Amino acid sequence: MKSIKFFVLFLIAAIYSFPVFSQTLIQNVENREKMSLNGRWNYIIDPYQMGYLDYRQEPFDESPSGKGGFFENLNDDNAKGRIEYNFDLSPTLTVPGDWNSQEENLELYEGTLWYKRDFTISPEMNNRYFVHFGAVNYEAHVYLNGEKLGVHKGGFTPFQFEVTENLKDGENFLVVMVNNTRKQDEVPTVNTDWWNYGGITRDVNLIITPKTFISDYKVQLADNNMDLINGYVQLDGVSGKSTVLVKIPELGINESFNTDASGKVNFKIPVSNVKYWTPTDPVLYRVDISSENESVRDDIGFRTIKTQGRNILLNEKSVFLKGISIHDENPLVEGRLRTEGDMRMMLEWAKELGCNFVRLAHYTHNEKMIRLADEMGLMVWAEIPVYWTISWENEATYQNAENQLLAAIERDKNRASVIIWSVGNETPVTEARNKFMGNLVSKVRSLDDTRLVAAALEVEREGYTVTVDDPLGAKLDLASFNEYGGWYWDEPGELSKYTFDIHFDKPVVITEFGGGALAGFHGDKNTMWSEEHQEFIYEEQLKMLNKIDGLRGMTPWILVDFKSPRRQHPVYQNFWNRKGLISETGEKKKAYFVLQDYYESLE
Ligand code: GCB
Repeated sequence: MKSIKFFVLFLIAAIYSFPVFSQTLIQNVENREKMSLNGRWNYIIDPYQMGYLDYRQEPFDESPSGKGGFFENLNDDNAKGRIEYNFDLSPTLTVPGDWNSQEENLELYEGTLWYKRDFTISPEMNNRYFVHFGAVNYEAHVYLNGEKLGVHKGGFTPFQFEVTENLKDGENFLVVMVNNTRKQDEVPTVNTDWWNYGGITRDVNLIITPKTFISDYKVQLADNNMDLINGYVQLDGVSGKSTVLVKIPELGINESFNTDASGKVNFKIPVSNVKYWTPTDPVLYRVDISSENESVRDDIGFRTIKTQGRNILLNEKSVFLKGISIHDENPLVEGRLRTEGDMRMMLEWAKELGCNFVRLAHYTHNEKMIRLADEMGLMVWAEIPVYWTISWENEATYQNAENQLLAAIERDKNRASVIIWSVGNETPVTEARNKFMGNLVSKVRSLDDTRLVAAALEVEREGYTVTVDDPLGAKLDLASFNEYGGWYWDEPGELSKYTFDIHFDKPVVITEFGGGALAGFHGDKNTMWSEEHQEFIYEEQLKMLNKIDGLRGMTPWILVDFKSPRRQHPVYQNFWNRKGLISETGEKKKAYFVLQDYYESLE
């Protein structure tokens, strides 16, 4: 009995010990030599996981023969009979793209779905190859030519597997089993106010590198030093010390460094005459990192960010964060944002609103979105899906949250636009939660001293006083919180009576306020769901917030209506959260213009 138990434990350990990353995430996938694996992938809906578990519910990929799973990609031509699936004859989905918005019968699907794609390649002896996924929601089991590469959990961060030894000359097939079932102990947990879009939602690439390659680097200004670049380069696959070159032609920088035997070098480069990155002048410098056999190009902005008392200083100058919250969701073509055009549209709407700042809620958004923010001049609040009632006591849940945070930092550390890492949203104060989130804050601080750390906290109310005294606030750089005066509590007309008692001498950023309105539905200012009512909320909120000493920014909820299973009103919602300033058809509601006027008045 004992040995069976041990065996089961061993099995469970084995499933989760598949490598999540074969090594450091490859920095700057965008500018690498690669073969895109986007496009149409065959898919099989598998609600009973019959392609993964045998009739005794044991995973096929752990059985001694490893036979029976869909990852083998058998069919009537390559196997003899009794094959009850066939990828090639199955329908296709577009990758990148969530499955919910592509097929009517998948709109509400939560479960397992298999993807398969063929590709042809002639691998070269001197190269290495990596399959890289921008994001898959939520759990992905990845197989190449029938062999398991590994498992990844977390729906919004990238991951990769080295496949140099697995590729065949000629035809190859990649199979991914994706499962988006919500679970209490996962991150996010079962309850969220957004659609649980499943599938391969971001780009898939086969990245091609030399045997020794530049896997990672950081080129950023040192902590609050405007005259010094502090960075590193990491080579992978080195056999001893080597030389790397860092060039920033427009700053006259051309420096070479020797790595240690592990391929890493930390460096400092003094700089002068830098045009610092700002939202009004988002200067990006061309940066070339080279090793003996490779060169990688990036475009990097240089800026500092810090707080001083109740001020936020960007490049040592006080800045007010004129922001808006955004979900990774396309109103016009339903579903997750798929292309750069989708992303640009969202950020252009924010610019037009007068924003210099966006809160990319409530999880890591696409790398392209962050690069666009760099290019278009929008500061970014980046967040991880530590949302509402996570399993605070569970060590594995913590590890998962931390992994997602690390992957986000690893991916976006060179982006000037990202000025704030948020470790979560509206989490209930308990000792376990304070510890969980406090550890995340310490983790960020140990890895990145060039950005602020925050979280969207909650408020308490008594009479007409709104109090902010969440103990986590002591560890954060901002007094940042959500409040829904005029919507979830009290009438908009009453908001002028409220004052704020904020227990932190820090810059105040209101991370959410707002109210729902159905675009095109009109009434007087007290008619629920009318554009006038939402407009009224915004007017009264802005008057109320303006009185806060130390108000240094806001990201009202939210730029565009978004889908949520929690929003059931059959007339006004139909599964749409209506707090957008813009409707799902791109129509601007009246409140949009209230906020626009306010931001203009701050100029
Ligand atoms: C919140 C949450 C956000 C919701 C929003 C709402 O406080 O942070 O995710 O969508 O309220 O609409 O209720």
